[in-house]
Amino acid sequence: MNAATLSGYIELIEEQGYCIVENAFDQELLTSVRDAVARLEQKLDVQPRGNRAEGFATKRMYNLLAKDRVFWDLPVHPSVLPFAEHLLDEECLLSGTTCMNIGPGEVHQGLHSDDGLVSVSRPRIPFMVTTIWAFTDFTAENGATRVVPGSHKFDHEPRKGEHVEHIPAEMEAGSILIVNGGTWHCGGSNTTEDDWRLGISVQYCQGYLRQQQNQYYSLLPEDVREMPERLASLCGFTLYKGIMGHVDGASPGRFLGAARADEIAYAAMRTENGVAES
Ligand SMILES: O=C(O)CCC(=O)C(=O)O
Ligand SMILES: [Fe+2]
Repeated sequence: MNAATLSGYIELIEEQGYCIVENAFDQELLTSVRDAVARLEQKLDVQPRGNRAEGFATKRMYNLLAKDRVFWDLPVHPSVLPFAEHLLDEECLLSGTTCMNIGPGEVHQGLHSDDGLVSVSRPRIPFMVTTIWAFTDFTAENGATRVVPGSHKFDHEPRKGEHVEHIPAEMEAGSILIVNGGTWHCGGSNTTEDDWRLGISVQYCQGYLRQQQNQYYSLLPEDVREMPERLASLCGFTLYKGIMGHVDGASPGRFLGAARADEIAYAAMRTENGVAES
């Protein structure tokens, strides 16, 4: 994505709290992800978890990077990563990867903002950025994500019983909805007979925040050693600002033996001869 296109989208996000990027990924990725989701749902016998947040007729899977390497292409994809790097910064982390296959009969999820657990007063900088990838068309009827335009500027999180207008982020398969972590939104109800809405959310957070899904325990050491360096750093296997996250002075990637993760904590503060400079 070139700089002018990105800045057009960023302007939209600043104004309304979200934007939709159309034709954001190709057919080949779309097909291979859909195939992987179908395979995994069957293999893992995924069933609705039965609560308002996760749904009563929705099949959800988390920690996708550990489930199939086809998902590795998503967090570093040029249609999404520049948004996270711009709205957070380049040391942002991957907070989670979630498959949300909304089935017929699902009810409205309930408005929330994804960074609502952060106890810093609003309005504020985004602590998260959520990208919701459409692997089927998203329609008002099949559960398209509902958004409240401008809500990233609101001074509170949604309150019980509060009524605000929300609109469906309708988009064709191959599009991606980019959401400021403070924007009120939710999965929509699916009033169709047989039309499943398949979305995958790839969420990023500030590099100093706890990730929503634990990447360290879900990924195998060989996954980390074999994944592209940028993806490993997004997952948290490099240090934040050269310091945070070390294991006895080594980056978590180095600790696991990932060849390129040779970072040492406080390296930037070393003096030439190991003696304090005054
Ligand atoms: O399924 C969707 O469209 C959105 C789900 C969502 O916002 C969430 O689970 O945090
Ligand atoms: Fe959400």
